[in-house]
Amino acid sequence: SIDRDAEGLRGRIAAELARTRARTVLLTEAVDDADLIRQHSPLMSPLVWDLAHVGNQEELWLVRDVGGREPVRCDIDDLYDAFKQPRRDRPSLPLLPPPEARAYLATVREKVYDLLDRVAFDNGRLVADGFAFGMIVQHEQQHDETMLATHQLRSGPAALHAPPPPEPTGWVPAEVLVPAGPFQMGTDADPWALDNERPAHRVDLPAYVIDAAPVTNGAYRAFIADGGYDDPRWWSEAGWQHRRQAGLSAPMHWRRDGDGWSYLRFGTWSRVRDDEPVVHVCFHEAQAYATWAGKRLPTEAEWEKAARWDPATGRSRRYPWGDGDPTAAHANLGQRHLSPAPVGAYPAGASPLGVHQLIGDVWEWTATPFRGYPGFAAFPYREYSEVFFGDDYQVLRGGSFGTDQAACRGTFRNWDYPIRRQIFSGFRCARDARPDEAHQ
Ligand code: AVJ
Ligand code: FE
Repeated sequence: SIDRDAEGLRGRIAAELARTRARTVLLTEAVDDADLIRQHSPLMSPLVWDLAHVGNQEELWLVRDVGGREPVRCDIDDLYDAFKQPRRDRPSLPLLPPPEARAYLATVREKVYDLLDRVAFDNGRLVADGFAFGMIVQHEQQHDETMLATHQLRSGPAALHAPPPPEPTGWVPAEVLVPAGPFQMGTDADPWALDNERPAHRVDLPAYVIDAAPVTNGAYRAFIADGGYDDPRWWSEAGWQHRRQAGLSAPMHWRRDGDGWSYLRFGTWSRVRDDEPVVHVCFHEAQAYATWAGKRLPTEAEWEKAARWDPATGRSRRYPWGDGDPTAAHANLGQRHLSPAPVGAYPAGASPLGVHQLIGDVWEWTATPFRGYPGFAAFPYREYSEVFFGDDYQVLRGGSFGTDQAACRGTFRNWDYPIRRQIFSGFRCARDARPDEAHQ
């Protein structure tokens, strides 16, 4: 039965590797080779850099480290080292041309399939439960989301197509009360959870109220119309300074259109839809909106308790709806749709307390800077998370329509600079419970 478990795991890993590679291929074959080597924004790599970097990480961790095999190409390690090559310099590097990059990925992947056939999953922590393979699947999926953000920044006609997300089917309240008490944050049990999600630890929170859905375009438009961008009262000092310096006046990719607004999505302009979560706002904009609304951003712990805590059992679960993997009915994930879904479109994905769309749609800014949990230990390398700990990065939670389910769960932590908004970032608000609410 141990053998049968190992065979099952091999099959699941092979399927995840293949599913992930199909997405990478789709994103890099939707445009021509000239487009792949172009830099569409100084914030982003040329798509062909992401492509070969994905192959290089797979070679480093699986072919060389886990497999102990001869390098496929050690002459390119420096070119695809994200720490050695700042994004804005990547287009001037002697990168592998697209056909060579594709051939490199194929060679590495062939060796990985060969390795997967022979690997003993009881041979140390790096491979236990297939962790190293899971890490590489998640790494490629994260770059696929980054490549999707690059597609959003590229100019020219649309290259990607997907059906629109589902329409709302139910009513969603404005806010939900989360009662006071402890819950378990983070995980020890999830075999493919990354180092920054560990260890599980108890966090005791006072009662709070959290928005039942992400802040919508309609609500955000009211903030704009009320002069929110021109009133320093709503902004932090750093936020106001950035808002002035960057000339912010609306979410990224919005423009005025008569008496309303339009947004650009993957090459197509359309009228802003009021009932969808707002996307492409930075942390400072989210914080200013929340202050204007008489609220605040949730802490990371508040977000996770709303997403995982089951009031019936007191247990923390993997997702708002339970422990089962996401389906198309639970959440807007996996680039199935190329926009956030209107509020109320995923009633099956709501938490027991009735908090909607925590997973998928838009990454949600939290009030918490990115740090290690108590007892954090870097694994398997400091450069995945630990080197980013401190005050420079804010945590985002929940995943977006561009995030794959392999890289999204109730414990998953993302982080970015508070000025970033080329990512698929939105937010919801929270507030302390009033005494009359807390004792209901
Ligand atoms: C976790 C999304 C912040 O893209 O910088 C990719 C993921 N780490 N390659 C990033 C990652 C190494 C990371 N984020
Ligand atoms: Fe990477």
